[in-house]
Amino acid sequence: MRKRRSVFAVGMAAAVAASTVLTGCGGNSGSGQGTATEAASGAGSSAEENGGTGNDGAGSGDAAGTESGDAAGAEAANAPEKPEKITIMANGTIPTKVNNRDAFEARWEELTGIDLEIIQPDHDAYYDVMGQTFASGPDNWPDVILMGGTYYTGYANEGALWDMTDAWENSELKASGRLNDDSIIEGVKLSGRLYGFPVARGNGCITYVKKKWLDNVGMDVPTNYEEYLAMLEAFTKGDPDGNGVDGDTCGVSAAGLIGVEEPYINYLPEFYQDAYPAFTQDENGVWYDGFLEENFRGALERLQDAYSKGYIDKETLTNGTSDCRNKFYEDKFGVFTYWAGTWATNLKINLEANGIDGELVALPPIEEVGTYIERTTPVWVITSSCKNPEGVFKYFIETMVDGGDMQELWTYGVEDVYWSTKAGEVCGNTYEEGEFHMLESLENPGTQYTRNHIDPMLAIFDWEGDPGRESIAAEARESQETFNTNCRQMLYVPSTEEMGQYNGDLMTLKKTLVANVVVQGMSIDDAYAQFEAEGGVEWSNAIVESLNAFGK
Ligand SMILES: [Ca+2]
Repeated sequence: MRKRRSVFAVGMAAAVAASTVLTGCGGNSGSGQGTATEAASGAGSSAEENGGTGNDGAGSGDAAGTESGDAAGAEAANAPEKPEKITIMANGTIPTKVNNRDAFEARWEELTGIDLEIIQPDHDAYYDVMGQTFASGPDNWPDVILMGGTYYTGYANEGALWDMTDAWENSELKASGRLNDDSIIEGVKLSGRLYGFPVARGNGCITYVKKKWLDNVGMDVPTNYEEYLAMLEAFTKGDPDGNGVDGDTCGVSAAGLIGVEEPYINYLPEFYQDAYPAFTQDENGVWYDGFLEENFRGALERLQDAYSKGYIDKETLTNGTSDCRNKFYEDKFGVFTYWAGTWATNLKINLEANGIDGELVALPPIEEVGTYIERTTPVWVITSSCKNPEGVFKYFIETMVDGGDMQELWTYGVEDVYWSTKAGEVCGNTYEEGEFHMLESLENPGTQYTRNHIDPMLAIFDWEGDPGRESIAAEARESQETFNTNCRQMLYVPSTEEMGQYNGDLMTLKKTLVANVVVQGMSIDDAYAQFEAEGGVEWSNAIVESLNAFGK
């Protein structure tokens, strides 16, 4: 790779950053990880616990039809050789041993006629094991690995990943026209080349507003910052919860003024707007630190002002996400920017469980925000030591989203093991004959599986025959669709040596100064003076320089 992709290549203004230091091993793995991680606490078993396995369907006789059938026909002359065996490394976003991974593997092999070997390190050790595997030499590399963004750019840059651009461009999958959002594939490209394949979106946070609160203060949904602030004022000074007491609620809360990980600003987008506290690129692909930009002062001013007026929860600095959720359920505040999709339903259910109106408006981004930020999605890579990468691409990656039996396996797992349409009762819920539902989790008895590796709402390949389509709640689908049509892709930020060396301290310093300005009322000039005095500018410049030199 010579240089970074231009954000305009995908038609989006981009802003994003990541770092090796701040990216926990859990944070970057698995499809739809954002929601999956969070969802674990809400909906019981998450994708991380019950994901599925890979697939590949071409080849074997009944083989889910579509892919294999075509392959055998028209393009037989060019068709890659079918592998006898494929070895993959994946994390807990495919089914784990305890969740009957054997059933998943058996079904995959049945559909493909290929022997599948799954290497599945413990969740917390995933990237350590991956690193050791790469270090042990190409002979030991699996054919396929699932990895998150920071690792993806690093290994691609080292030449460890097979360039699958041509395989994708000439694939039956692409020709099928079922890809529903080209920006996700484009977003994964590095210098225009594809070294990893996403099967689902990364998802992100959308702003939810309590409908009842809007009604109680006689307001419509805000469409710009002025209206947003007016809403926060009414929610803070008025009686939006209708308990007869003015001023015993507040407008908005969040887990931190700056989030713990990329994209950092996703819990308070209306205040940050176009400002970003970390590394991102300009339209020419040149890296810079958004914290040092003039527009970041604007974000600090907005945050300081709203905080001093009490619109922002005074405990925002120390809140965890569960603190925020609980306060939201207890009707203490009315605006909550949180994960799109499944979480719309979780929030509603939890509000209603507390006897509170659960109707939420999933807000299109206000004018000044423009787009929400979508996290980078994990990708399936093929290692450069793979003997038959074309075959692996065709039979493992392409089939995963074949719009047929294999996509079903990757989305919901094995029928009557992970899901069913048979009449019966599961975890206290009664289902009629023919009604799609997930079965009880082996790992977490008393809760139902939510899905396998691919979240159907985040899948980037359409699937006509999705048996679970009707089981998705309207509010979940609506919030996801609003997000999907109003988001921009986060950039992959390379893990340079300088990034690893300085960014931890740098981010800590930035967070301290933001807190000083917003919570303590420190002047913005003083904050920047302190930033420079404590080495922030120096660290920042060193990282920017390394990013702009990366891969050149
Ligand atoms: Ca009140």
